[in-house]
Amino acid sequence: MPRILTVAAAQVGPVHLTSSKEETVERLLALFNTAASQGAQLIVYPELTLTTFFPRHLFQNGDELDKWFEKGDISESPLLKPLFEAAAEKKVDFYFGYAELTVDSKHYNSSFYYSAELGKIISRYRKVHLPGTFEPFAKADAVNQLEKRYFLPGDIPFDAFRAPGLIKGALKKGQEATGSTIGKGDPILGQLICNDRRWPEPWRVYGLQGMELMLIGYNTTSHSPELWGSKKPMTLDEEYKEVMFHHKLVMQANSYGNSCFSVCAARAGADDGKWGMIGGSCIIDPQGHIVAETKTDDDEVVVAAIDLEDCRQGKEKIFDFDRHRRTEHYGLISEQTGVKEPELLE
Ligand code: CDV
Repeated sequence: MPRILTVAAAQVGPVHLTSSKEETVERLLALFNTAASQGAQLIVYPELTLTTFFPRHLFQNGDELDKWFEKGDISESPLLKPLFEAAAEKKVDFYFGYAELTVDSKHYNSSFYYSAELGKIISRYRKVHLPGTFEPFAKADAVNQLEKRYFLPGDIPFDAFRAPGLIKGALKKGQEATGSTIGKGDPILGQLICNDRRWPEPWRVYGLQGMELMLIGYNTTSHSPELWGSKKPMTLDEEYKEVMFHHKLVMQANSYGNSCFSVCAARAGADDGKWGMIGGSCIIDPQGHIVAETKTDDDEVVVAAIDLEDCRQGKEKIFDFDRHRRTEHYGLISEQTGVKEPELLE
């Protein structure tokens, strides 16, 4: 039975240090309307959607830092009210990344999933893999990534969740006839944020919950030799291509290895005319193929109708976890963090 839904990635182009959050929300609404007019039922926005990528700058703790964050429960934010209203009115779900400041003053790089069917946020996530450094790089003109300074690592498990109202005829609890219910219910979704996408572990944890559609927002700098550590000198163009290559590599490989679709949305382009970030927002199928992809580094939407039934091929054959995984050999994955090499030879 086909299980078709239409998904969109809403890529957001440059957002400057002086851009107001309100003007950015106007742009997000324009992207929302474009996606909704093309039939999107689910829209993915980027990581830290409301501001410039502030972790590249050094700020003092306190008000100077906190102005980049949304305080308290985001579902009550007056700033996002127009987006929640548009989603409720047009019956469109969305994933959204933002900087979260909790009521007890904790800072996280967070995302949420809003279900239009239920009229509320049904899943929250906080970025687990925080890249970069705590202290700025020594080189004065280096592009910094101070996420370890500004955010706590996420404390919410990689919990897959089902979103109602997206698939016609989805099997519900209590309706089970004879036979398996697997691959027949409401879509099973997962959320990650930016650097998380490079790590196979969270994909697998979601994969083990039958995740069919991964949602990811990102801000990926196209130029930061200090961060990427390449030994080979590169032109800006070569560096951009290399960063884009790795972005697509991990998205395609992890979608394939977990037999799921994925949608990822970039905060792209040159913030303040100089801090370049890649575009490459895309929709990927469970065989690892890109089915839709942005062409610019500006505000742009890509939309595709996907059939979650296509996840069954991988989940039942090559990546049938139940038949082929060998957990007795995977202990180190969760027991050990860093690398311990075998002893040197005599
Ligand atoms: N915002 C990010 O997490 N960015 C990282 C760094 C390494 C550029 C990324 O993985 O894309």
